[in-house]
Amino acid sequence: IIPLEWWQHCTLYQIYPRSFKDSNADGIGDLQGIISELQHFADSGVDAIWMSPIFESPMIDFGYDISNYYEIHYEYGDIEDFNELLNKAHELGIKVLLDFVPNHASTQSHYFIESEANNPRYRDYFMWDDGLEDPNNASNRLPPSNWVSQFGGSAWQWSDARQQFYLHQFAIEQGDFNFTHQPVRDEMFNIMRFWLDKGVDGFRLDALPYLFEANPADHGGRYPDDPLSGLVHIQPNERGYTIPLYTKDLIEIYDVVHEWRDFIDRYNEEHGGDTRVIFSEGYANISMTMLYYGNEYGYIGAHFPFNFDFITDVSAESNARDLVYTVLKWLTHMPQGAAANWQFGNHDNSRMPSRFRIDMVDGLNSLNMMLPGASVTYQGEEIGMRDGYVSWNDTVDVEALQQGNESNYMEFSRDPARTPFHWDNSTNAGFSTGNRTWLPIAGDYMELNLAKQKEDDRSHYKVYQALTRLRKTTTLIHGDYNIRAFSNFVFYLIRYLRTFDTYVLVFNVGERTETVDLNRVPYLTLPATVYVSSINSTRVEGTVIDYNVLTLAGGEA
Ligand code: TEU
Ligand code: CA
Repeated sequence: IIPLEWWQHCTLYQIYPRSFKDSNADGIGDLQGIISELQHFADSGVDAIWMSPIFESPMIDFGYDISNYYEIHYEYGDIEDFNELLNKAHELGIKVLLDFVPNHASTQSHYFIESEANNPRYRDYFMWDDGLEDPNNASNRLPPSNWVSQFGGSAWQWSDARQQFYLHQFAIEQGDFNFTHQPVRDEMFNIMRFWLDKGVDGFRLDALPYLFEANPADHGGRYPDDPLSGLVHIQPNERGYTIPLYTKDLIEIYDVVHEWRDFIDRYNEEHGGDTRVIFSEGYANISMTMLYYGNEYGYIGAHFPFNFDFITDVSAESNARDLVYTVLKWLTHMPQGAAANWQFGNHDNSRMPSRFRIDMVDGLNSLNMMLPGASVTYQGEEIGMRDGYVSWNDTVDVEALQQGNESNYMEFSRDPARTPFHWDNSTNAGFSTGNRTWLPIAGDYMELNLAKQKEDDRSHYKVYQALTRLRKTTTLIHGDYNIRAFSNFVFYLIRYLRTFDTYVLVFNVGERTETVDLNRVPYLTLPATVYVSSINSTRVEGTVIDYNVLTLAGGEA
């Protein structure tokens, strides 16, 4: 058995700090709140946490607009709180990763303020351009190109102060850094080193596909219009997905990722201890995604790119074969020897039980945790939290506010996936003792909360705990896998390793009762007994399985 490093098989948990736990009754989650609940991770069998951004920010994009990369945001706490969090997590054996946002900074960061003021030291930190002449108005300038921001509208914003446009691939208040400018790249190393020296175990790297844009030098001296996804082609409120040609997935990105990997490898060598890691974030096609790992020719990238296939490719409408395909898509494209990873939700997308069916929670958590590689849990998935209802009046997500109105904002809003965690059935679900929370509490918290699930004989949380325990077995860490659909409704995933115990997941993703014959499962050693079953199952731990005729209710795993 070849030894593996922690990150190759860890259970990683995403905290959305604003919604995890509030310690000072202002209705906003904070670092002391996280500290007070660190035991939750130990109890749950989580090995590592990554926190969405906790740095100083005007909170236009709730921390993804950073105004100071070296400071903790005041609503979350201060550097002492951070050090305490890190130490206490480490005492419990839990690794801590930060969210690193290299593509853009807040327009209130000193980088941007100084750049806008034409301070020579920062002048080229962002993507500035004079724009085009306006044929109808000599005193007006038009945006340099038709590029659209991810949050709607032109990706170019006019600055009166500098009399130029700057690029923002996200909100107007998030200026895109100029990654062709060496001092910007150097500053990114400074920031990473600062937090590594504090003792963090690595970073999630935000929005990497947007690091580079087409260079005017290659396009006759101006930024080229995008033929497919430019402003002229986007109808108001239309949300058809086109992949921008000049603003996303540019090949130069991978040089930067390689530099970061090189940097963190050297840091690891110099400082010893457990490996510090970088996990890259980006929605791209499978080939561009795999390049974030690196390739077989000596180019090394991130430890792994986050796998979003279970978020983008499948839903409640998918059948068993689609789910199997989605697993194999990643495993078969992955470079030799790389570590896989799985996740079913995050703060940008509808929650897993809402995108799939609520009777699929335990089966999907089982799939997430029984596959080879790292497993990622988004805050709330361990108890099966669903999207919360957020009215237009309560809506705070910049994506919804910028593109939506009272009748269509739900198409854009990421707020429903960000409502506070349900600790118990007390006021504000135990999240906060304040009068008002930054986002409303989801309506189902009285029935669906952690405290209740700890008490109940059977619950999503207890299944989750059984699964994190299972992940610590030699078979789950090192074993081989086989996955296949019995039919459109039922599939199996088996993990096996020589004489070690064999584990099989059998999951009926359909809504009706189905029967399968386990004799068709290779490597299965019989007789088989139940280790854990979904809460909609009548089978309890230890039940001997009738492998000739195994009958599964809809959603049973
Ligand atoms: O998201 C990156 C990203 O690719 C977005 O387009 C994402 O798909 C979109 O928000 C979905 O509606 C990251 C963060 O996860 C997100 O919260 C930030 O808003 C974004 O970067 C900008 O920093
Ligand atoms: Ca607070």
